[in-house]
Amino acid sequence: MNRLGSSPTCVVLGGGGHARVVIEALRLSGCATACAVLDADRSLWGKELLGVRILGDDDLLPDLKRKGVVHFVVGVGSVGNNMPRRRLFERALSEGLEPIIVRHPSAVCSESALIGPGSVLLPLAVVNAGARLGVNVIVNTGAILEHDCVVGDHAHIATGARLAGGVRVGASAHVGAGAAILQSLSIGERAVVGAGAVVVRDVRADATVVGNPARMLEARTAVLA
Ligand code: JB2
Repeated sequence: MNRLGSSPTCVVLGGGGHARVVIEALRLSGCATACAVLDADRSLWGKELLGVRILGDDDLLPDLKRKGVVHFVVGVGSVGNNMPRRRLFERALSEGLEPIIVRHPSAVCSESALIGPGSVLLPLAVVNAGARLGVNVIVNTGAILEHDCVVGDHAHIATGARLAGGVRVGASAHVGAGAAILQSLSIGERAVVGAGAVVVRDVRADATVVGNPARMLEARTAVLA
């Protein structure tokens, strides 16, 4: 399972576009070897993703663990609903695998920032002093988290989003591509900030906001699917 012989092995959960970005970041960081991909879509089984074999679905996790695979990373992205990513993370944990932090070498991360297990920092992401990220967070390409931001478990800060100092993002929230959030504001759990939105006041849990200045689009109930 470990083609390099030295670095630990890592299974990537999901075999789409986001997984390709994660596999590249894993390779360039050298922190682990992507040894297998698992995907729910059986039409992908037996194919390769950037040279990594898509073996089957998540039912193979116990087998991979027995064969010595140590780590996992969630390679499924999201455009609003982070619950599938959360479920995948919890399933792999329950099978005894360990989440690995993936940090692309071009990502800038303060020494005083805390990054939770399973989180991924993609190319040109910036995580500044005193920031704290939970588990399984995506800081996507070019996203900026200023000093003292706090991001909850499973949240996704999409490409090019900018969080000013001290912003708090709740668990499983989604901050869309290119959105900007003014300093010290709070985004509630599972909330969605639309692409390009400029957030000038707190956003409550499960709300969706869009536009500049951002306004509530709809009152959603909790998305659990
Ligand atoms: O439960 C699952 C599961 N559900 C969906 N387990 C596993 N192992 N895989 C699962 N998948 C698989 O995730 C799907 O079958 C599919 O192959 C893959 C999702 O790929 P897709 O390219 O549709 O989306 P993505 O999640 O890689 O990327 C989305 O999020 C990124 C952050 C896209 O919107 C991207 O544009 C975006 N950059």
